[in-house]
Amino acid sequence: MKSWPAPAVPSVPGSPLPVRIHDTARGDVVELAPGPTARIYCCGITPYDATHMGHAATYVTFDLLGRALRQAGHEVHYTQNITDVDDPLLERAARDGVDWTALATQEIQLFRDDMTALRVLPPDHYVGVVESVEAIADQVAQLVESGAAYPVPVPEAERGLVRDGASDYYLDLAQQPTFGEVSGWTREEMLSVFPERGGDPDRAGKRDPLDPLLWRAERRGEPAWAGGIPGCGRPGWHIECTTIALDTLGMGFDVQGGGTDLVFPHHEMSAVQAVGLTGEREFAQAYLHQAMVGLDGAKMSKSKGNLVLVSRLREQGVDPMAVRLVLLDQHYRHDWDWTEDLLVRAQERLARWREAVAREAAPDATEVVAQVRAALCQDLDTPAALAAVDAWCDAVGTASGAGQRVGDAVDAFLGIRL
Ligand code: 5CA
Ligand code: ZN
Repeated sequence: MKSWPAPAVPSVPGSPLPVRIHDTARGDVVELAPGPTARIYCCGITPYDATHMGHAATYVTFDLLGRALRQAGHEVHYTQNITDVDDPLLERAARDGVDWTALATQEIQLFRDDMTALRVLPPDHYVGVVESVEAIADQVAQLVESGAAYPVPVPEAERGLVRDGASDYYLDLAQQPTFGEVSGWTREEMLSVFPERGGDPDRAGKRDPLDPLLWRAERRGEPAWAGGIPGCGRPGWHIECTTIALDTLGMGFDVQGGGTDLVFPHHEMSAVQAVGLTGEREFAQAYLHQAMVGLDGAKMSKSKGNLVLVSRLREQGVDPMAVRLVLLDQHYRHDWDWTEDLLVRAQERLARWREAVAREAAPDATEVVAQVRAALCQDLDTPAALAAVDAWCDAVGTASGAGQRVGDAVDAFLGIRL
């Protein structure tokens, strides 16, 4: 799929720094050790509604990771998927009486426009599920053939909707010793969120309530594709990210991520499926998770509808750089709620920064540029980076000639164009 135009990233003098981030799997801040090319994957949208601040926070966090890796001298290969066929999308299209592919196409374009406005670095591989169905079906077939996956007959109540003898396919977690290594969660913790995060613990015929769905047999009225061994149907959710990541980045890539709502089951299952397919131990070397953005105390989500939309703010004439500054004002590891006050504070800050970089008399940039770089590389500490620029602005007027350099550093490291 087409992604979106890349913003220019100015080059900034100074010594590269290694990048440290919090790895969910190890539960600690770790130094990344990519080769010359860093390979990163962020779970993309399910395109049934517009981009909200939670999505924006997640993709800005991955954008910052990309910027940090670039300043460290790496080339970055970045993959993002699009869940362009799944239950929530089909349900929304049915509710609104629209074609599901038209809904997806429209929301994907809106997302591209929002990401462009926020100056988010685009993925190198922007890959939809629909265009990957064949590759996904091949991997499901491999798991079936090796005995790692098993069929579960379609329930009695749905038999009228399927061809005779149709089965769904599940991964047999009992054969996967690495299961649990990404989240580190107990079985009780896993079971407590599984149903509300797309799981089906009560499905009759499963060997373990937590076994994830790999392939859903065609139901009449639902989209389906020839699947070879698993038969006509469509992919389960987690296997799409396993396949797209393995095909574009390969096993053992550097960072997998998304919002914290994906730690379990999505990232746990994506990883264990990849281990089952390749026999190698590590799907990703580290897992980066953006904490949840909320509104009035509840997680912002398309299903709840408590949304602050990037596109709506754009329509209202809000500068996207101010929206981006609201996101940078919060560290990615802490949950926070969107408020109007935060936006006002960001607008004031943006105006102040713009005025400061345009001044003829500005203090030397070397120290503040180094501080912004260091903050970015120290677990994407954007509040510290913003504080450093604020302090530099306080000193504007006492010395001369550095506005342009600070402007370039703010652009390259934080994606804010002044
Ligand atoms: N398509 C799947 C991932 S394969 C999905 O979760 N789609 S989504 O549209 O629901 O979310 C897109 C991304 O935004 C995911 O990485 C998700 O973890 C993140 N996200 C969703 N809601 C929030 C929120 N309130 N705060 C922070 N991140 C969020
Ligand atoms: Zn995913």
